[in-house]
Amino acid sequence: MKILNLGDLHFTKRKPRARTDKDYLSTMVDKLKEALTYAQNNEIEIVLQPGDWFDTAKVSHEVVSKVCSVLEKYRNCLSIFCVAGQHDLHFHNTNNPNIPLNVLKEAGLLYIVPNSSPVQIGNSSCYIYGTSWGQKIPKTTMDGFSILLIHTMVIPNKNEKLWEAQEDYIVGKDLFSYGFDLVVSGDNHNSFFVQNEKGTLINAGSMMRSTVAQIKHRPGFYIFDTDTKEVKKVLYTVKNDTLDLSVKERKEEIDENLNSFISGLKKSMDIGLDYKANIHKALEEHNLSSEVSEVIKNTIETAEI
Ligand SMILES: [Mn+2]
Repeated sequence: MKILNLGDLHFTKRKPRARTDKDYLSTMVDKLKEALTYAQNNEIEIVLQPGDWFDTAKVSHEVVSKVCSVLEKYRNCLSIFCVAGQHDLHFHNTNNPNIPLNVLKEAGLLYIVPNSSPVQIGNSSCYIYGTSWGQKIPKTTMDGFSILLIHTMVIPNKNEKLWEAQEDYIVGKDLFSYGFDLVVSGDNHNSFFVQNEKGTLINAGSMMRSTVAQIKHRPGFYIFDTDTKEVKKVLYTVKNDTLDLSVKERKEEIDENLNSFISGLKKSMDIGLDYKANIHKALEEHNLSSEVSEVIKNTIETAEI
């Protein structure tokens, strides 16, 4: 069986500063069509996507409907399986159903693989296990070919950290110890695959180059053959002038990233990872009226945005 593996998509109407496209959303839609048409033309029926379909859970209905209309064209020939990335969620909360990804699921356009039990691909002996953002890696429970679809930071090896001080990551080959034959990961926007006698890991990376720092990134999708274990990368069509590489902007962007990283380091001194706990702590520190505090507490509990 051949499987087409996508990377992070990040559908949005908001054009990144470094992009020159007249209509960024259309460029994105064309790329998704390109990948799915490739599957259709090459008799590939299974598509895996490891999270971050959308850039935020607050994208407009226009963005969601454009994605729906693309998927609708392929619903009879493709089965698409995914997990949720943190960008698909409100407040990193996997229990809140009020997200655009659920619209695609309920419209029958894709499957979101649950963390609780694997999903069988048709009548085959292939099973997909799902780890959306923040969820635990499940144990393999079925015989046959097992696939882990996961949204978490995976790097190819310790020499390829995204930044020197990066600590929160999993090295690709370490995921093979869980017993999966194929791991398809998202979150790292770089493109790579890792393969040894134990298994194969594919991290297709971002579909778009959204910053000038990604100038060397070659966006593409990967084809994996479960019988031969062959991995093949297919590049998206990329126009040369879609990134504005003016030196000035590049310097600004680097400075901006550096500054936000430094201020993130400062903040991390007294801020933990639990979003709700952080809000509660901030409420205690600021002398707000009880009415305002209640509104904020209710908002984060229901997270209905
Ligand atoms: Mn992402």
